[in-house]
Amino acid sequence: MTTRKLARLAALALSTLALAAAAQHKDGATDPEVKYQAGSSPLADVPMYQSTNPKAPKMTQAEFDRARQIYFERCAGCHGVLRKGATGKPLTPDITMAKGTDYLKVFIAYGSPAGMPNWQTSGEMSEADVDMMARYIQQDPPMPPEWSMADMKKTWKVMVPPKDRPTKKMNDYNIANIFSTTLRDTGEVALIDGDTKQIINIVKTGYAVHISRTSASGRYLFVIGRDGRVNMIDLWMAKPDNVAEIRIGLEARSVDTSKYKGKEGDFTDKLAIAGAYWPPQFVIMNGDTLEPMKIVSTRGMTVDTQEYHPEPRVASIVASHFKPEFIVNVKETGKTLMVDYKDVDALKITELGSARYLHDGGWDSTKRYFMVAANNSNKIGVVDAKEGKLQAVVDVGKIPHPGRGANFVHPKFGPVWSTGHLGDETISLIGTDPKKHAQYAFKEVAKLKGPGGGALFIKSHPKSQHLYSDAPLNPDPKISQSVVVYDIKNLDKGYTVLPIAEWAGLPDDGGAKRVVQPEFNKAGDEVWFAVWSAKDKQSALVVVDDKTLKLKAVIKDPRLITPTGHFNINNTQHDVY
Ligand code: DHE
Repeated sequence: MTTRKLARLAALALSTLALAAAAQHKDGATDPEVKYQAGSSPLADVPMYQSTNPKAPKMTQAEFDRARQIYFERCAGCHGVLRKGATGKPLTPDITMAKGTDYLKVFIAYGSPAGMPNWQTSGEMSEADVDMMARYIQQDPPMPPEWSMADMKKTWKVMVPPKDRPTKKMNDYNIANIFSTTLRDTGEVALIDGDTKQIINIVKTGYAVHISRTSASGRYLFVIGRDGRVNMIDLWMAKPDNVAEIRIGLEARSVDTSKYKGKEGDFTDKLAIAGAYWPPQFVIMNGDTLEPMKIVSTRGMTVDTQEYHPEPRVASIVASHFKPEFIVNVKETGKTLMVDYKDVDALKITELGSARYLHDGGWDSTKRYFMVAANNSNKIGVVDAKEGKLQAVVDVGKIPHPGRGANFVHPKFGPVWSTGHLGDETISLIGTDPKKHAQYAFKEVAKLKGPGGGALFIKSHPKSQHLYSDAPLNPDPKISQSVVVYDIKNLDKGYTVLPIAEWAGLPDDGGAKRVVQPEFNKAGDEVWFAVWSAKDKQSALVVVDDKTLKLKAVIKDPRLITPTGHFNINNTQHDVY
């Protein structure tokens, strides 16, 4: 067959592939999911080492720099910094060069039902950009720098040394009912008085701040930015504000502090820990000053095929109440590390294998079992923090995303922990009482029907008879702008829809008004929600009366820009959810 004919055949095959991919892609990743999974990485602006591969397709330096920027802003979240693959396929040169530019262009342009977004047909990328990206992923991946103790110490600041801090609370706030609200795109948190709904302070934190956690005493708030910056905020100050900060990596998502007090000692408020996406490592710090004490790399073998992975990112971290241990969940290797911090200079780590792509999770109601989503494996790992072992791995729906999950007592199955899903409309209930409900323990005992996929956070409270679930990533605004609530005593009744974004009374400014994360107040009689719109649109917080399910308050303020997660001090301190 002549080369011309072969080329025509290849072009025909590609176009049918393209049409097939485009047609199938409709039920693939939704745009909000793309924005979520393929979030931008702070590494985009970090200078990197670049080797050249003479066999790779030619690129100008300008093209390479622009393609690298795009890769870290849109692709690294799914395919990894070194392109070894994570929730997305590996894109290393051995694979991509074998496929060739034309083949890669089709996939980037039209996406795939497995969740690869259709970057060209969705209008996100031009044809020229797609061609450039297809050539870029055949180059050797640029290597970001490591982040050493010396690098950390250069960023470490103690604005108020412990000796100069208040010896008693210097304000009249009910600090147990303060909410720390992430202002995602301004790199700040808003500290809001849960009693008066007034903003106490807007505190500068890391870039694209992610989550807040509290010290065991409830006095200090720890906030982590996607750029790896940890801020420590003293809630006893007349006006609560930063007392220390440090950058523990170039990209990060999780932070916690030591909570154990028992026969092995009192470690409350003694240590802090933060986990990085890049470099793949966690760092143990002095709980009083954030002075870095120990860096531990998470590089190693995957739980399933025992292959080496160069960038296993640190996902959720939680502090055990049973032992002086941090429970560190590592995404790409699927390993949970039980880090015994009794002697940081002789750190003992027990490695539990569960399932790959560990992400977020939370305690069961006894705070003994840590329920962690292995999101792209569609499973929940159950880690027994008392015995230090993997208790179970439970199959659930498509891409579970619990946040910390929600605990309640089911009329038939007893104590259950629950999670919603990004990839389907169900809510899975898992039995968590091996004593009085042994037959249901650590099994999926029921699935509730939700309004549609795109759920991120679910919440209940010991004093509430309701279970709330959001769906901010659902493509239908009617669903993403509301939440659903179930009556725990009558789950068969199905859900009630609360039109939260409508209740916020925001202007019709084209904002997405995604409703994110139910969070109870300390008393357990209010539920707070963020109504999240882009930086240049108006957002709000909405407070619902948990008894009547009616609107109780709307918090609007020009400083509340891109509010997403919000963390009640008491419930975060005591793991109440
Ligand atoms: Fe999160 C928790 C990672 C996108 C809001 N997020 C977590 C945790 C991880 C994580 C590992 C658990 C931390 C812990 O418990 O120690 N999040 C990631 C990502 O990798 C991802 C998918 C992409 C990214 O670019 O970061 C991502 N997350 C988002 C968002 O887009 C959200 C919706 C809005 C935002 O603020 O960025 C978001 N993530 C949250 C929230 C929590 C969270 C509110 C804490 C939930 C809780 O109840 O503890």
